[in-house]
Amino acid sequence: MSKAPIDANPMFETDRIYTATTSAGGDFRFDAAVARVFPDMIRRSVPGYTTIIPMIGVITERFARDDSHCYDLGCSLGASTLAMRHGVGDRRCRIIGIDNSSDMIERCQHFIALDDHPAPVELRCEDILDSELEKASVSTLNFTLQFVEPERRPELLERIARATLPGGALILSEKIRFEEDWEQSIQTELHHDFKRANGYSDLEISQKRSALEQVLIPESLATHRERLLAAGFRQVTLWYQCFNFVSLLAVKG
Ligand code: GEK
Repeated sequence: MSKAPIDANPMFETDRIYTATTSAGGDFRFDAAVARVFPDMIRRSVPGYTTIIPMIGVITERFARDDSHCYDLGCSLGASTLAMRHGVGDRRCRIIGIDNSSDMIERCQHFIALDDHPAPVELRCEDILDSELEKASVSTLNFTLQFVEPERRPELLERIARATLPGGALILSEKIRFEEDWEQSIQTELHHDFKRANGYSDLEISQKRSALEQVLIPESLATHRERLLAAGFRQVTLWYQCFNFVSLLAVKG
């Protein structure tokens, strides 16, 4: 049985997508039903998400430069977009949020409109694999790369690195898989414990897991580090980890 999370936020609709056996079949998609409950879903499913978002603002504050772009790639409802917008302060930066789900972009417009920071924000509904990127001082892939086909990940990171100004940065947050079976197993169990503590039932956890199996492909921390360096970033540091969820900071020399 699914129970209400102890810290349910009345501002946002509760995620009940996988509560009944018949309620959702097939692969996970970022459609209207998901967009509607997304703030609740991601907060209750991704350990560390509520810490990572404000830290994206802090990191942006350090790396944003005048006359540059700050990209939020796979922006969903704009949580990282807004953190970056506040992080740039009064610097002349354009914030660009990109997502290929029109349901997400439509809702994202409302959240951006409710925020009154003066930095300009542009939202684009397009595939980040086709996006034109340039003059980037800060880019964010906050739990987005994991949804891109693994074969296409190197070219995307190379394009981001090429578009990044000297001294600019990429924040890459991902669900990872561990090379050792024992570690993969205990970290996965802890992630499921986190979801249970947030009110998800065993049925919801297992149905969501099956729906994501072909869609969210996690890779190892070593693979991410090596790929970032090969793409053209000079320094890569792990700045956050909670169970099997991490965030890396990659800086271009
Ligand atoms: C946040 N960053 O709240 N092109 C554009 N968008 C894509 C692509 C693609 N190829 N693939 C997936 N997406 C957000 C959370 S969610 C993470 C990001 C999650 C989009 C997809 O439509 C979805 O909105 C987002 O990436 C991933 O900080 O749900 O675990």
